Amino acid sequence: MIDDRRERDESLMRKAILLAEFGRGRVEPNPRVGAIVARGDRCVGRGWHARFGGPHAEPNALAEAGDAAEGATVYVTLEPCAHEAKKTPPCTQALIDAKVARVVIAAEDPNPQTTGLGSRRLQEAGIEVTTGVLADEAAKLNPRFEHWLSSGRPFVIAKWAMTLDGKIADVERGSKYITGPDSRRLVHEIRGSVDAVAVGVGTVLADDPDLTVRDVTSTREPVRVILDSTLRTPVLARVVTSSEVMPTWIVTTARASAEKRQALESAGCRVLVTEAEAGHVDLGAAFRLLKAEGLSRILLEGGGEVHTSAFRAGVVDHVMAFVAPKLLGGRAAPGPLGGDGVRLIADPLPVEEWTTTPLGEDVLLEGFIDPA
Ligand code: AOF
Ligand code: ZN
Repeated sequence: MIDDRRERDESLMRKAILLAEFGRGRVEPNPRVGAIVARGDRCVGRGWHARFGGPHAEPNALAEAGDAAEGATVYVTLEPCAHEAKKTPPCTQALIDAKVARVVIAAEDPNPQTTGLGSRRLQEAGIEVTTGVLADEAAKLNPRFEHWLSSGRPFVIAKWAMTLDGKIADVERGSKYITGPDSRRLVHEIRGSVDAVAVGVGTVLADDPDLTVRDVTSTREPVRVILDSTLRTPVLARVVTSSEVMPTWIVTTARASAEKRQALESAGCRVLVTEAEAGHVDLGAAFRLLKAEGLSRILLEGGGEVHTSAFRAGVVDHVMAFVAPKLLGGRAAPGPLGGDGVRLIADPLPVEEWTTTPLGEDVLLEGFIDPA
């Protein structure tokens, strides 16, 4: 009987782990989490954490189960959260309110705000709790989460769009419409899932982008961040003139003039001063500052010089390259990583958990960079 229960627990937890995988690339730095609501062997609700800032796995699974959740067993790959002051209400409360009878947990939440507390809250409410079922497999779902928690850095996604021959713009630096509508739609979806969209001032000067979120229903509005060591951002740039509608923060160094700062602040931007490194914004320091200001997930959209500095500073966690079936050619046409000819890093930087996704005619290549 005991063995039967253990076998069933492991079999349903294995399914919950598969569900958790669906969050890969869309929830980080949050952990990937899956949950199943079961009555005996029968699964009556499935859920996973699908996007950063969105609902956690448990409320998604409980919603599918509806009234069938009462008296059911819930399998969840990570200890349900119990801490307040987050983007979502605590999952322990949702499980208690749904009157589930038992919760089976794979791994403890390494987040010090909730470690152990999730299980305790459930037990105090009279729910039977079993922990450690397939704990090792579940821990593999989130290889970088614990490190990120103590890093003091935001999770940074470096994104670019390029032609089949690796060009992000033509020889005249024109970069409009390299990729197709499906890729552009996903970019807007990702923008709607981050705390900030960041670019270097070079991109503002070359393309005058507005970096807004379009064509997707999003409840989150990212801050636009410009990395600009000497405040060359024009007061008439679109990111500046629209700063009343959508916040724009400019990260600069002590090299910037007080007059320029004053002009950009009067135009509605927030200017943050950080350390310089070889005359440029020190990206390590800049991102630590942005994390301290509450930004946890940042989409870095280039250009090539900023991307190179970010890789060199070891602050990139996730790479997304959209590749279009087009050829541009031209020796002087830029690629996604600029720099001055010095090798980016001593050895090639490995990309982990590599995946490829067709997006209409384009292909998305993405993966993760292990922290140094
Ligand atoms: C869960 N279920 O599916 C996940 C959990 O900012 P928030 O509100 O999304 O909360 C993030 C924290 O919640 C994260 O640091 C981790 O402790 C926990 N993640 N917990 O019960 C989930 N993704
Ligand atoms: Zn939760």
